[in-house]
Amino acid sequence: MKLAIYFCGSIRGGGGRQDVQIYSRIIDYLKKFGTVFTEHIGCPDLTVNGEDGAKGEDKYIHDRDLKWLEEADVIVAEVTQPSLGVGYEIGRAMHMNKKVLCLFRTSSKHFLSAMIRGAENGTNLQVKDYSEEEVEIILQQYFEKQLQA
Ligand code: 6IA
Repeated sequence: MKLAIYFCGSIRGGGGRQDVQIYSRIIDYLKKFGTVFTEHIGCPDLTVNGEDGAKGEDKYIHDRDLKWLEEADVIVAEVTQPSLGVGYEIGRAMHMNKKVLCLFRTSSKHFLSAMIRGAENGTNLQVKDYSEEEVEIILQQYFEKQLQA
């Protein structure tokens, strides 16, 4: 079965696009399990200014992203760089009873918000601390379980 996957990562968030390479690595691996709606988040050309540098597209982006979130089977959020948008997407996804996997790199200088770590319930929302080298194995194990469920 092919899953519909929504990937979240910082765009205008605090750390900005600093982690774009790891987003891209995660998105590449996620394609093994299905369609990734938000592939552009791993694209280095997407800057904090816009998808293609255009301005004034915020409402369009918000409404389109929420529609994709509704359609998604699974949400994978890289939460190391604090981002209001990513936190908002996780909250909305939880409200929709979606499955959410949050990935946090413990080697970073950040501490994950209690509102994300504290929302972990072992079922719908899972938080995994990881290091870059093990990201594929973590995703593999998570999706094996999802595909069996
Ligand atoms: O607060 P942030 O910008 O870091 O929020 C990032 C999250 O919100 C991502 O997971 C995306 O799904 C969503 N998001 C925020 N901005 C965009 C965007 N372009 N394109 C697609 N998804 C987005 C921003 C450029 C625009 C302001 C012209």
